[in-house]
Amino acid sequence: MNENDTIIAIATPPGEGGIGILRLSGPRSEAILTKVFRRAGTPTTPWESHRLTYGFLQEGDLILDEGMAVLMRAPRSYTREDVAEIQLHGGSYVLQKGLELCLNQGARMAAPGEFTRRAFLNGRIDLSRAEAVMSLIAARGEQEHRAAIREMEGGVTAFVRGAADKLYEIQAGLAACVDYPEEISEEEGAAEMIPRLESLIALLEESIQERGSRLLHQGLRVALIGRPNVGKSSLLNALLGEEKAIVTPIPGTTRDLVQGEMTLGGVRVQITDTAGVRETQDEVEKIGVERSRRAMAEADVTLLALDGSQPLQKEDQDLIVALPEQAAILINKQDLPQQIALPEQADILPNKQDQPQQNTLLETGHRLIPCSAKNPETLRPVKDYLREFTALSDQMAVTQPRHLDALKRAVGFLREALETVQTLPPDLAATDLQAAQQALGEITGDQVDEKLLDKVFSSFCVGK
Ligand SMILES: Nc1nc2c(ncn2[C@@H]2O[C@H](COP(=O)(O)OP(=O)(O)OP(=O)(O)O)[C@@H](O)[C@H]2O)c(=O)[nH]1
Ligand SMILES: [Mg+2]
Repeated sequence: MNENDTIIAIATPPGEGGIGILRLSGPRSEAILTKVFRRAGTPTTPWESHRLTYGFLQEGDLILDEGMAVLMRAPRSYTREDVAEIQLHGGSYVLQKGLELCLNQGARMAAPGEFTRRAFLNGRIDLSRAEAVMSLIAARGEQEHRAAIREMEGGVTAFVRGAADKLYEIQAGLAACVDYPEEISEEEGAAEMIPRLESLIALLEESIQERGSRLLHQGLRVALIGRPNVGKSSLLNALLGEEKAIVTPIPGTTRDLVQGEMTLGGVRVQITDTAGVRETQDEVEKIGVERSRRAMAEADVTLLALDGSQPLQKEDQDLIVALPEQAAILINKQDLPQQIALPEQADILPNKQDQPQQNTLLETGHRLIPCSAKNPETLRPVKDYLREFTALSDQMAVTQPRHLDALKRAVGFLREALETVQTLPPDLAATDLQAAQQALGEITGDQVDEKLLDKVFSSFCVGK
């Protein structure tokens, strides 16, 4: 990949739109722009930087579209190179044609993320900020968006560089006792390093919040389970406020997983409605039931639905016993006469004498929420319950999986170094300290190689 090329991409998403944008970056941007885009009134003066100019996309004398173009001369541009953007009508033919014209003038197709890669290589942004740009584009909830903004403002960089500085101090202390053994003994050196290492490890460990990071980037995964016909699909629809899943009075209606999404507390919440769990000979339903169990295993939170208008059944009991820790029990169909009593209501059951254990929900340790899919108001406590799992710290500096991975490696090396210093001559810790420094540098891009850059930028979109 030649960094002196002038690159081009269609910067807007495929399909039809009011406006579509072609973006160029590199030394030949102005020359190519001049060839393909004729300014109205054909001025003879050179392009003025940072001025949006009306004109025409032309192939020779043939006008292909009218639009606006802007030239941003280096270094005052996103990539710190000459950048040109041509705004045309957002039709795929026009944009494709414009792209071809620029390619014919010597531009090269940009690789995914290549504009941002150049911004990084030219020192305009560090690596974690470059990634924040993509997080911002991908953000689907308020909290994810806020985290991306914090990263773009340099939150990660400041945190990681701060940690790296502390590590440099430790390395300098080590170098001093290795180089001047007559002034600082090994014991003194080690005694000084140990608390510093410990506090640095604690600082980094505190910032490794994997649950929070996953919540931000993947959202909260909720599984809605229960035996057939208790109203799972109705509950999904009522929670989402849309008719997502098919509802019928026939048990076994839902055969496959049905997913819906909503936002709670600024976090994406993905609810999976599942096939009713029961013993069945039906091949298709069997697979569905298997998927239901898997959805529960993979979920962050499980909602078990019961039909309050019917006595508890064996399938209900089996599911209650199998519930994971993070789960609530929804006693649905409260609009009908009730057959299931809450633990504290055990004695008011009409037929308690006959089948006591059948109708009383024994204390399970799980939150019990009486509700009705027919009455959305009653679902507010369900949403409140889910919201409890979406709470995220606003202070969370590091959220990207790649950054967390690097932090964990850094902590691993620091722990090794600490163990060495506690038992062996301290200079033996030098390699681990260096490795920790390297891992931290990968986050900001202070220490990177081509391979790492390829990996980071390959997940970007073309034109960014
Ligand atoms: N009265 C009343 N009926 C409900 C309620 N929730 C669901 N139903 C009815 O119960 C029947 C089954 O509802 P579904 O939502 O399809 O139940 P499900 O648990 O998804 O069933 P499967 O997909 O077969 O596992 C339908 O006739 C619904 O209209 C409720 O809160 N009150
Ligand atoms: Mg269903």
